[in-house]
Amino acid sequence: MGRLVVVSNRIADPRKTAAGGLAVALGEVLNNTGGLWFGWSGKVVDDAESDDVHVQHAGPVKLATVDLSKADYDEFYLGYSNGVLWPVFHYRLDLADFDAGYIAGYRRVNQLFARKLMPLLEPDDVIWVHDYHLIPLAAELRALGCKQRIGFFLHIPLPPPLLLAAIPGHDWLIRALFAYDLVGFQSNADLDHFSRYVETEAHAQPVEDGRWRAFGRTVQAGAFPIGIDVAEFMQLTAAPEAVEMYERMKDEYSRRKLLVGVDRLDYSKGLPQRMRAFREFLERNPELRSSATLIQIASPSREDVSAYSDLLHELESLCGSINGNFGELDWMPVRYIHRTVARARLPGLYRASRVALVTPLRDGMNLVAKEFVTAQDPEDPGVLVLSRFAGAAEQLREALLVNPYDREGTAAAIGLALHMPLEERRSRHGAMMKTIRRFDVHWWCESFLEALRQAQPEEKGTSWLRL
Ligand code: ADQ
Repeated sequence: MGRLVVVSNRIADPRKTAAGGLAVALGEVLNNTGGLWFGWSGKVVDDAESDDVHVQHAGPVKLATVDLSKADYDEFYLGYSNGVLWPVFHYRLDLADFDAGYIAGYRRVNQLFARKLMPLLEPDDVIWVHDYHLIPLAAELRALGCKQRIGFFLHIPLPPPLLLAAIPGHDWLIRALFAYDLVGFQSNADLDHFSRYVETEAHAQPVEDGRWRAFGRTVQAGAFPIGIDVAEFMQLTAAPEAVEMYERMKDEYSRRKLLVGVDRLDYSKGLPQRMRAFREFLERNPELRSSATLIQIASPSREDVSAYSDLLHELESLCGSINGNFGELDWMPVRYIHRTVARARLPGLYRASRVALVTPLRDGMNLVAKEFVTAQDPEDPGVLVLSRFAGAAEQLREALLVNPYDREGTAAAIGLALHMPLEERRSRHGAMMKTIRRFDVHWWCESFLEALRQAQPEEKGTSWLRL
């Protein structure tokens, strides 16, 4: 294979633990091919300064970044990416802000990325573009004459056609996907939404082997559920920081069962619904009060998007009222932590917990679910309570699957999880581990890149795009 070029909104130094399994996995392929990782530096600068490409080297991997201007940040990042695409793709039309100005900023930054990336490309590069910030990037690259193979992976869900159709300019957005050679989704449900959208809205024809023809172009589409780096996460679980965390937790909560939730503070993660279900559980099971504690870590995320501050207040008030109503002098039912916890300590917390509550209202995949299962002691594993609306639910059928909108049902599942006999916990854990190992992040990387290599490229001119 030629050199791999990864493009994503944010980049990470793959040599650092904090970067996470995805960066490690991509870093591995990038290392093997002496690749390039291109993205936003995370810096917002004055217009005049924003034009340079910053290049760093992480071993054989080249990391290239550009800065954004304040207008780009407001319109591309806050406005279109996180104010339109993130809510709508997570089925939250009510939270979308369809300000007409945002789409121009979105397109402008995609053009900037294309313009800055083009001179760095080599003829037999294979380009892999990630996520919703960069949907039109291939179209912009093609407009500049880029002929290389380009694949796209969407990390978040793709909603059903009628929800997508609520986005002004949705036809442009989906048409832009046809500039790729391969488009990958997290789940079969997302792939099904894509197929139904292109059939109904773009009158596309299915061609053999998951290929779709529309706008006079053909694109290959498939589901590639992302996994974790199991070996890396197991090493992290056995490392001193995680072991120390595990021992501290076991000691502190020796008389109680721990439930854990670990999320970014985001409305897609169903945090208020989870708290209400936990409250319902406490109400219904007075005899179990004071024997279970929920630790909820909700790390700060996108605090400059307004929907997030409402969520923060709602969550704080719910946790406060649960503790106020049910707490005792020596026990508080909820420990809510609104801070980032170091990645190296998380496996210790997972392993010390009897139950994980992973109950998003919608999630592309949700890697916390897979990390929790991986961190367990197979002889005495904890139980995963998982939303049926997380991409992970297509794979982890042995979790206790719940509808996070159903408060009573979720409360009942919490009770079941806390009382599940050892044998059943072991058998569910064993089955989930098998899937998690088989479809790990290396499988994900290799199968996507293999499909991209196999995709039949065609001359992708640009006049059809009408961008
Ligand atoms: P996220 O929405 O960020 O990712 P998720 O998959 O749960 O969600 O987490 C990604 C990584 O962040 C995991 O390694 C996890 O451990 C870490 N993480 C999450 N919350 C944390 C916290 N509070 N403190 C420390 N670390 C935390 C998006 C999509 C998901 C998809 C991923 C990968 O929204 O659906 O699974 O990309 O494709």
